[in-house]
Amino acid sequence: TFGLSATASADPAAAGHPKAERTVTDVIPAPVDAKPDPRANFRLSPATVIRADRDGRQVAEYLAGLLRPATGYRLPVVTGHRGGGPAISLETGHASNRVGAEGYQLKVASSGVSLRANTDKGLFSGVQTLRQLFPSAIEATTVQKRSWVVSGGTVLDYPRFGYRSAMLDVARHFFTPAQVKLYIDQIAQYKINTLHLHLSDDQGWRIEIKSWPKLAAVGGLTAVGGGPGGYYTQEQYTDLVRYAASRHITVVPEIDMPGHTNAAQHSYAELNCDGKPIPARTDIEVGYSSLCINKDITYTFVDDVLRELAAITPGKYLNIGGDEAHATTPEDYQTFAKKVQPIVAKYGKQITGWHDIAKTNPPLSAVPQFWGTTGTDANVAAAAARGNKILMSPANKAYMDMKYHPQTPLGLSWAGLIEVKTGYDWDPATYLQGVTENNVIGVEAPLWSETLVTSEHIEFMAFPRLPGYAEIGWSPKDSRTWDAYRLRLAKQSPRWVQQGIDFYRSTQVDWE
Ligand code: TNX
Repeated sequence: TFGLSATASADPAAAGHPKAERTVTDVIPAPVDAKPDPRANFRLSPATVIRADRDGRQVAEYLAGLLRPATGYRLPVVTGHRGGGPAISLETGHASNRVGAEGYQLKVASSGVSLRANTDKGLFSGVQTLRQLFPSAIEATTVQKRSWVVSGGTVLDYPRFGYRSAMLDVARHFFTPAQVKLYIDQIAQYKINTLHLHLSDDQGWRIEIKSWPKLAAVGGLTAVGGGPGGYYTQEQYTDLVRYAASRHITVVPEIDMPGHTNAAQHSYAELNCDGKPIPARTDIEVGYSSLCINKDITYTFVDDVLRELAAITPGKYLNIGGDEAHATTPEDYQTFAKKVQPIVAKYGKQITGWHDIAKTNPPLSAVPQFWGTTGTDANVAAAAARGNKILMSPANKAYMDMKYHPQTPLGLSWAGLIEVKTGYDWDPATYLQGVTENNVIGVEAPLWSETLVTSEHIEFMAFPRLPGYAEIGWSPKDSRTWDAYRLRLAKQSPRWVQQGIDFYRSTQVDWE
């Protein structure tokens, strides 16, 4: 299906214009407004330059980095308006107010491409759209001898929600910095802007804490099923945060507590109420561990961990977990919350956590993350009524660790089976009683890793579902239908093949 783009189109309206593989309406997430114009297709040439103003320079370099491997063109990034010739121009500060901080305006004409935004973040979003207007072969890592026609037209675009997140559980199985960076690149192309890293759980502790060195040195040694484990040094974490930022993605680190803490309590016996050592756990039970709520050292531990984590986390949120604390009494859960919430504030951060925190009357700046499977939750609705924004990740819709069908070789099924359509066909502002558009901060697609060991496993569960969550978070509600989405989704698969993404070929989609 590639390689036809050099020939004239069969469409008489576009006669004499180079044919493009895609149109501006084929993009995921669906843009707010896209008008195709096949007469305006732009052909990238060895003479094309990428023009950028000062604020757009980094994004321009990123774009050049995307386009150079497959084209083999020089695509120099130039500043200012020097010289004529065909160009892709990136301009900040001259876009419509409508597009806000993350949106953009894109115009592809036969004479050149113009991308405008109010911020470099907006330019980055626009670049992800522009990228999908190229033939899929643009994703190849080696030079392809062919022509490169970008589909013509105009796009005006901005997100529905400002918080569009993916979670990776690096605790059940450890993923190396290189694996996390690969995932960052994969999610960035769908305009996901947040990466939630689940850094601790019963089976492993994954971040170096200098004041409690055994957390990583001991707690980092284990993983589900007896695997080798691992952890990030603070330097490696900082590098990951920086890499994510270069893809306009904010990292939200999670330390899960007061439950899901066996790895910490195995590393330091003094964290246990009786002070006695406990064995490591590598099974996948949940709900058996709890920090010792009535011991002072528990709060020294929490303070030290959150202080060190806050210091290396530029984003405004720290995720303090809070889920499935079945081994903590309800009274203790409240006591713990009251002691820990001010610690997060003391280090200049805001709280996110699983929606279980909604029952602790958290500060209004806290963001409970809904992970239930039914449309009613009185505590979450009450938090929304008080003014807390809710992050939506209903487990029977958004959990990418759920199997697609009973025979899916990876994943779990406690929240149900999630085929591609099920994952796409829901809306975050109508799923939960008492939580409507204005109560929703955004959408997250969590990927728990009890059954996932390799990057291929991550890819198989995240693709093709992840682009759907990205679209739910970005695109206007009224512009989304499954019937139209499945056709656009089908056109993504050649890109994934080029990128080496090992995706699940759902029979619900007629893949290209
Ligand atoms: C429940 S959902 C959990 C995790 C598991 C996950 C598996 C939630 C907040 N907690 O501990 O990994 O199910 O799907």
